[in-house]
Order: sequence, then structure tokens, then C-alpha cells
Amino acid sequence: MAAAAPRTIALVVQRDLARAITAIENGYASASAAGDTLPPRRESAPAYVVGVTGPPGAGKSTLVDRLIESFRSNGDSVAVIAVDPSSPFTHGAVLGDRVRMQRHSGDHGVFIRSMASRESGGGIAPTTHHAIALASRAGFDVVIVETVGVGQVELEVVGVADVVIVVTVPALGDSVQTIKAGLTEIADLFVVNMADRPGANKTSVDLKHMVRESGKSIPVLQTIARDGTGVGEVMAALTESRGHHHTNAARSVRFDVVREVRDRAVRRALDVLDGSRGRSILERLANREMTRAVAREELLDLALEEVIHAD
Ligand SMILES: Nc1nc2c(ncn2[C@@H]2O[C@H](COP(=O)(O)OP(=O)(O)O)[C@@H](O)[C@H]2O)c(=O)[nH]1
Ligand SMILES: [Mg+2]
Repeated sequence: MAAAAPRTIALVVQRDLARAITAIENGYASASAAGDTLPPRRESAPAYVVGVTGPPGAGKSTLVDRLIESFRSNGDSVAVIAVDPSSPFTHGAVLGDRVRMQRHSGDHGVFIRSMASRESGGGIAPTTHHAIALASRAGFDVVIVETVGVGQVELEVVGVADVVIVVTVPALGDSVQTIKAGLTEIADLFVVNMADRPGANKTSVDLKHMVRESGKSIPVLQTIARDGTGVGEVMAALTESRGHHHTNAARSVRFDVVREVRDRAVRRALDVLDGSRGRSILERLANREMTRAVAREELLDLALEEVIHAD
């Protein structure tokens, strides 16, 4: 296959993208207004969104760096959105990533952006969704989202990614036990990184066992992200999955809808609980005019009524 000339994205567009993301992060603009200087949305050819998740220090950023390299050599332009779990005020982790990824800085086909995750100590913030959509709209062929979850992984990455890579490392002792059941629900690919360390084979075998028990067929691959070993196999799996873009899109949208319904329901429930009717029930409980069980039932009725009958 002839090597395609690597695609690039005009710097003015990249600058507009960076500004739009900043505006959204700071709450200065709505999602639609933020991108109004970007090209029109490419519904027919949205970006291929790759989610990379796993515990801190597993080598996600190192792997992402390798993936950038590989996608570039295939000709794809790549945007990376790294969700930084550290506080918005300490940029240590982000700085490390920035230094590491600096070698792409002269390449106009690569856009790298770290975002603070202000909500619940980590994970996918609504701003991340917008940033991905904006990067797609800016014309990037591939958007890689690197996230660390509150626990071991960030389950919600499924809602934004077409394919999810769960990165783990050997010799965490009970590594597989610390990986929660249910991971086979979100992973399209397991990568045991740091395969240069002892225990990689055992971890792979454990993961394969877990996959088999789940009845799924999720590949388990080993990499040494630091020197690039095994990255070719990861790329082959990604290329294979890219062919099923639409199946993945369906799953991603399904998760997204569930998340949105849940968020809206919680917001409405909180509104009613904090409203006058909710407060009066809580006051009566505080004044020992009702039992906990009764207060709970009344509040539940109130909240559910609001959630179900909401417009
Ligand atoms: N031995 C070894 N170290 C690695 C490998 N991949 C990454 N590292 C190192 O592990 C550390 C954490 O990597 P990083 O990519 O920042 O992890 P992240 O927190 O998951 O993004 C860095 O010092 C990397 O150089 C690997 O395959 N083998
Ligand atoms: Mg990282």
C-alpha cells in the first residue's frame, strides 16, 4: 500500500479549535457558539474516536504517543484530548505529557490538548464531549481521548469513543482483581503494557480468562510502549475495529443517551428535593414529626414524580 501523504489541519483552524475548547472550559461559550469559526460539521465523515483508559502510570500517554506516530504514518491527522485527573491548579501531570509529546509540536497534523476534569475527581466531563465534537468538526481524522477514572478506569469513556482500549500493567499483584468486573462491557481491546516487566504473561492469561468467562471476544495484547514493541498489533486491532465504525457508534450513542437521562433525572430530583416541598419534609424529619422511612418514601415519591412527569 502506497504511503499516503500525512494530512494536516491548517494552523488557523487549530487555533480556533484551541480557543473554542478554552471558551467551553471556562464557561464563556455554549458548545455551538464556541465552534462557530470552525468548518461546518462533517456528518458524513466524523472523526474516529479512540478512548484510552486505565490506572495512572500504566503508560497510557506513552502508548498514545506511539499511536500518534502510527496514525501519522498512515496519513491520518490526530487530535489528542487528555483528561487530566489532577486538580485544575496543579498541572504536574499535564506538564509531563506535554514534554513527552513535544516532539509532535512541529507537525501540523497533530493537535494535543489537556483538559482538567473538575467534576467528581476525574473522568469524562461534559466539556470533553464538546472538545471531541469540536476536534472532529475541525477536520481531524482521529481523536484520541486519554482518561483516568476515579477508580481504575473511566467507564464513561464508552459514551464518547468508537473504540475503547483498557491499558493495564503486570505485577500489580492482584491487578486483575483490582480491575472491576464489568470491564469486559467497555473494553474493545485490552493492552497489558510494560511487558518488559515480569508477570506480563500471567496478567494476559488472567485477562483472557476473564474475557472468556464474559462470552466476548476481546483481544488481549502486550506492549512495551516505551520502545514501541507490540504497537503494530494494537494498530492492526484498531484498523479492524475502524471498519465497524457504525456498530461502535450505536453503542457509544446508547451509553451517551443513558448518561444524559441519568444526569437530567438527578438534576430534576435535586431541584425538587431542594425545593419547598422537599425542605418541608426534611424539616418535619428533623423535628421528629416523621420517621426516616416515611421521609424517605415521601421524598422518593416527590422526586420520581418530578422525573417521570418532567416535560
Ligand atoms: N518499563 C516500562 N515503562 C514504561 C512503559 N510505558 C511507559 N513507561 C513509563 O511509565 C511511566 C508512566 O507512563 P505514562 O505514559 O505517563 O502513564 P499514564 O499515567 O498512564 O499516562 C513513564 O515513566 C513511562 O516512561 C513500558 O512499556 N515499560
Ligand atoms: Mg497520562
